Amino acid sequence: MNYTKGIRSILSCLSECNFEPFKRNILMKNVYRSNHYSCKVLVVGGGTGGCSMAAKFANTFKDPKKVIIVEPSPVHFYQPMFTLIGGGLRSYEASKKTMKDTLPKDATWLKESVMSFAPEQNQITMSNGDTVQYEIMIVAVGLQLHWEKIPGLVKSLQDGLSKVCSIYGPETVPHVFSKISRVTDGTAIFTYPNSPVKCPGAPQKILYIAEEFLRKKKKVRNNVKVVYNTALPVIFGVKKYADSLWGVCKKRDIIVNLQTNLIEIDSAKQEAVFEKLDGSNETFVQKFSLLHVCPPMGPPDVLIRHSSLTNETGFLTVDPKTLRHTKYPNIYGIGDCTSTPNSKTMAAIAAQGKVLYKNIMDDLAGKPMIMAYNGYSSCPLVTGYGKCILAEFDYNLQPLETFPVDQGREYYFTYLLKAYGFPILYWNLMTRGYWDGPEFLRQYSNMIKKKKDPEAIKS
Ligand code: FAD
Ligand code: UQ1
Repeated sequence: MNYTKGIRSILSCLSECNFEPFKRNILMKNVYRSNHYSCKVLVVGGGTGGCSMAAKFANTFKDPKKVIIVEPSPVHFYQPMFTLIGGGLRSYEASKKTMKDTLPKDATWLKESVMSFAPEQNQITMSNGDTVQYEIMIVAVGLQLHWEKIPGLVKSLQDGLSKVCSIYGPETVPHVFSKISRVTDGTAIFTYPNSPVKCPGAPQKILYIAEEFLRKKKKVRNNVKVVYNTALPVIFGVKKYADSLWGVCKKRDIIVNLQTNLIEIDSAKQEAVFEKLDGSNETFVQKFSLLHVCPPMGPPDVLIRHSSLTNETGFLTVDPKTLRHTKYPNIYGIGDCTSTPNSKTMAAIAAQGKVLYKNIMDDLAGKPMIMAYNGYSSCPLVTGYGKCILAEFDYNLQPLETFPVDQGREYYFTYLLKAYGFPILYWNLMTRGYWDGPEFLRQYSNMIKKKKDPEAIKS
């Protein structure tokens, strides 16, 4: 008994100095093994939100013992690139880097999953049984893709010869462009599910790129019907951009069916079953020669299991302005997994990161939190080769545009930003903790807008 106690206290001391190799070599053979770490800031998830927040705190503390990141994946993806990979415009390789090279050097990376939270004890337990004690915890576990919720989807995505594809998964995106390229006739259907979605514009971006490919490059558009079936009652949540997108669909003969939700796929028969969400309870079958699926999504299981941390739908409950947990003051959230009612994008995370960092630093210094997130999100809606409508808006779904032009229109410069500018910005600034979104640019463009039209900017 005393022997085990002794080992435990040595382990506890070692965990303070983070001397992992020594611990493993000397103590692994003992009867009891459960490492315990402790830190000032624990970041759960090393994706966009987790990595950028860990980098901000690592840059501040410059002490790897103070910031711990728990993240199981060996690879870090720049997910916005998936749309362009699906459209044959960028290579798969350009979307990824090793997690080791992406996460900040002045932080400790534990390559595990968090299995359980003990918020009353300020502690989490990982998949290997080890625990981490924290002063502050930032939860950034993103969204889980629920491929299994559509019967027939998993099987048809695994079949390289099927006509079903998706840009949403790192393992499914490499097959999208070859499947689009094989279309010669029939009906190409693109879907949007009945669930929250990361980058709600992406299912449409791939639709527009594919349509242009079939029209301009493959020259088979006259034989192909192009259909967008969305579970939503609108084409886009912000009226200004919705109006522009209706114009694009009309001009390019794209059929849009609202409140139409994919519920089943028969890959062998090339048939998809849809339900109408307009109260009619109607279902119908549509034949396809291509089916691009945006899968249903939801918060990861680890959050669903901990209802004290979440709302009834499993999202981490944080204050929409401060991003602080509504029940536990030393827990914060960022990104796709939180209850904030913004559009779930990387652009939103950039804006949230600035607020979250300042609020946590103020709190650690015993000062009141003064910064508030306004719900900023942005979606570069690529509408074809070299064309993009750059939607930017806030919690109230009001446009909050950066550039002194009408962003409801298609531009080449916004396409260049999406295809080349943002990836550079992501890998070099955002993952290193130095990109807080384009807010600082807005004051300059507002000055130009004011000069052009003094009535245009009221605030
Ligand atoms: P993620 O980056 O998904 O990271 C979550 C991390 O948590 C993962 O690494 C995961 O391994 C880890 N994790 C999960 N469970 C656990 C656990 N139990 N323990 C520890 N770690 C865990 N945004 C834009 O702004 N512009 C765009 O043009 C754009 N286009 C997109 C196109 C596509 C096809 C997709 C898929 C996304 C796009 N996005 C875009 C959205 C953007 O990529 C996401 O909003 C953003 O990456 C979410 O960041 P996150 O940190 O919340 O989650
Ligand atoms: C953005 O900041 C960002 O984060 C890197 C994105 O992710 C890829 C975006 O797609 C967009 C649109 C923004 C917003 C930036 C500007 C300059 C409008």
